[in-house]
Amino acid sequence: MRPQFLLGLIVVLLAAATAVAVTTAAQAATTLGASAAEKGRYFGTAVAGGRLGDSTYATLLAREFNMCTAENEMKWDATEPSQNSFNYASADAIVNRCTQNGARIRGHALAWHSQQPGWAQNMSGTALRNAMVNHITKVATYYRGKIHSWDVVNEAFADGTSGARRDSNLQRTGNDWIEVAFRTARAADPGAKLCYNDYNTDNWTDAKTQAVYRMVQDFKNRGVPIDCVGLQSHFNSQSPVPGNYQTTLSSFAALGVDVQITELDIEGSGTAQANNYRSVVTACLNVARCTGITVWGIRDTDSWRASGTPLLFDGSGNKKAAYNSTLDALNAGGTTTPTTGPTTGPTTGPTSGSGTCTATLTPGTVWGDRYNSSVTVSGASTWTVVVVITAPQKVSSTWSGTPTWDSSGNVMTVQSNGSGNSFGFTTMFNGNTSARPQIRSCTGAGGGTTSPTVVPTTAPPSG
Ligand code: G2I
Repeated sequence: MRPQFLLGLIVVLLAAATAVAVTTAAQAATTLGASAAEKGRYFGTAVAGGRLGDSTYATLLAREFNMCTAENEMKWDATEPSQNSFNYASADAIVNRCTQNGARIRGHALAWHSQQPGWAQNMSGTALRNAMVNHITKVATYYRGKIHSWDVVNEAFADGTSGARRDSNLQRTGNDWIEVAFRTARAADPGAKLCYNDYNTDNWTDAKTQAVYRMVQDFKNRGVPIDCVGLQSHFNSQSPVPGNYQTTLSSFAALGVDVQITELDIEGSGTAQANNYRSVVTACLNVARCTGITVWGIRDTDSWRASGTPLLFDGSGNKKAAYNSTLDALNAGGTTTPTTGPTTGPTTGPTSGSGTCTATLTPGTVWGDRYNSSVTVSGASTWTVVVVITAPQKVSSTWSGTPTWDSSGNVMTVQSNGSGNSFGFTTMFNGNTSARPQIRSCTGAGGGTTSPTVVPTTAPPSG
């Protein structure tokens, strides 16, 4: 080859290599939510309703996060200020804003010893137990179909080495209060994932971590409905990120529950803080069932412990080193995707049952603009399944079933048509790559239940 041709070839190859490098760099996600979504996960924040009118805050919220937790507005004292009289205005403002932003909602928290309204603080025994059940039923029913995951019970274990339950008025109603809370929440919102949430449960060898682990194991063994464990993960120099953090995540996941990092903040600054965030994010990405991370506020000044500057943005809304390391870790991370996430092959997703039938949603093929899902029904031969789609996502086609739609176009009802016990559908992302369909209910007849078999006269043809 003549030297000038060789030189030309080298120039062409170098240009091609540069183009590839530039293309790769340009493809890296530039926001926390988008990057997490690429890994089949979410990245969320606690949202303070009082800050929604702050334009810097609102801009960061809309740009970076695809999951929201109401920092205080869904707690018992906020939603039921006097007994059986409910006020959802502050919580709804957050739900509506986040939904408009294309983000989903973690519900926080249904049953907790803290932030109870005064009337509940003064109750005990059966009256308190009944009040708790009523609270969970009413709130979870009100938000049915809108909540990705509920913190059903928050902080029920004692700190220290005892491994015991925390003493509280709820605990004194009987040791079964936690499982009653979970069963009540499942009945009210079968489509939401139900989580136990706590702090100081990050170090695998701590007595508190082990005690929570045993409770979750017991619940799984006995069929108490629990889907996830939330590790709050509030870290500082007294409570540093433990070296065995990933072991904690994977150990809980091995029980058959999702793991979520629910209230992450890490006091500190500069490189040390950035490295701590990186290690937490990397640990989550390394565990298939670690399905999402939520930081407990946006700017340092929004934090419940602002003096520790524990968050990803400074008080002016600038990205900190911790933001960059978090985004880098998300972009670099994980060949491992969550079993319930969008980029996996067929795995068992959320299940819903009304007692007469059970509908199981299975994720299918995912393309750049859309994804498939299928639903299998058991326990009844004649059934009606209701599936909720998160706007702006839209179902573009269905098979083995002809749905009817509510006026919003987001709630799909499919009835059995005698041709099988499953149906499927394709959903367009329309810009929201993280939301997934939720099964709201499965109502059956003729599957060995005492209900009369009613074959719908409007049964759609098989298609
Ligand atoms: O303490 C940090 C978190 C620990 N895990 C459960 C979370 O629910 C908890 O969140 C914090 C909120 O970040 C604070 O904002 O929970 C605190 C109460 O337990 C919240 O503090 C309350 C103050 O106590 C109230 O005086 C204040 O009116 O915040 C309220 C609204 O700013």
